[in-house]
Amino acid sequence: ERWTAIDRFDFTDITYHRSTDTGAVRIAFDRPEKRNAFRPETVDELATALDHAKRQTDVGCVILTGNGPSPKDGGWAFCSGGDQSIRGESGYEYSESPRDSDTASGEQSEPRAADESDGVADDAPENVGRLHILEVQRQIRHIPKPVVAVVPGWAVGGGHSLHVVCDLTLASEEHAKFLQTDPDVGSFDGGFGSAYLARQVGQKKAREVFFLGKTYDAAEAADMGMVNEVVPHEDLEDTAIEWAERMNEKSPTAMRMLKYAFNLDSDGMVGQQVFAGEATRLAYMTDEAQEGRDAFNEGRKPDFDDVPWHY
Ligand code: 1HA
Repeated sequence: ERWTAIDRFDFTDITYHRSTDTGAVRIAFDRPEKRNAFRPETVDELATALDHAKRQTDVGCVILTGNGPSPKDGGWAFCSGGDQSIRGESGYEYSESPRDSDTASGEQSEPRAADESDGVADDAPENVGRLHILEVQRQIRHIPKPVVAVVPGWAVGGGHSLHVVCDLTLASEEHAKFLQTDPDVGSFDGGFGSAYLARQVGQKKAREVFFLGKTYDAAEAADMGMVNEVVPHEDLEDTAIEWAERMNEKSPTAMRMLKYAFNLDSDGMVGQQVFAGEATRLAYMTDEAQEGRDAFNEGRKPDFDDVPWHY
């Protein structure tokens, strides 16, 4: 078995595994009967898994994919974006108020009627529509290791944008399909999903993806420059593991600096902050910075006399 389940979390909408033989984790959408559409619960679970993956200092690669095929019709999907069936008036809604489901006893508390007591709906703040897949996009951008989108089928709408945000994309020759439906359903990813896509495929093509809403197969997506490699469906996971193995052989510091360097010019001052944070970490490891710390702790003036002004 190449994967071992990480079962410390009670995930319902995703699965989370650790590779048995290399430093990689596999996070997979697990709603194949809905083409792996995400609801707020799915997004929360993704955030938890990505945060956990970030903290694993022996993991150098995150694989993001979609489980399948659908038990209903055998269809494959990476992710079909926001689940339209639970989309409310301002975003995607939880099936129950998180605060109600969080009750320590595990019992459901009765939601109070809006006109009870102070007239403020008790659960109003919790039930606002969410668009927080954008927070997950930022996690993918900022996690200090490559994230590989492994696309076994449909990548659509917000699911298309997720593959765009990932560092690399590997696609199934037979089943991967790329499609932007955002403007069909009155939605628009005006951030990475469109602007960053344009950096990958050029302005004309990116505008075509959104304005014409054509479906592209894996080979076309690779030609456009938004897919790195196309492999037979049955080789997808082996290839992903191979990529993870290659990346895990490299210097973690160099890989982290490179990821943030690639991000820098599209991340503005946040990109500068993240990149500079890594420069700070490297500086902390020098005798010079440690002298600064020690001098403060010992209540004396720091002595930087032996430190050269490098040129
Ligand atoms: O753009 C954003 C955001 C932008 C900014 C900030 C936040 C954002 C958050 C989200 C999004 C978006 O994702 S908007 C775009 C939402 N997604 C879509 O519009 C895609 C809708 N789905 C489809 O176009 C098609 O289903 C498909 C191309 C993915 C697959 O087509 P196919 O193979 O013909 O299968 P289909 O029969 O359509 O789907 C299989 C089942 O999956 C259907 O359910 P069933 O009839 O079997 O009960 C279908 O309803 C369900 N399904 C597929 N996609 C979704 C879905 N159910 C809910 N939501 C879906 N997205």
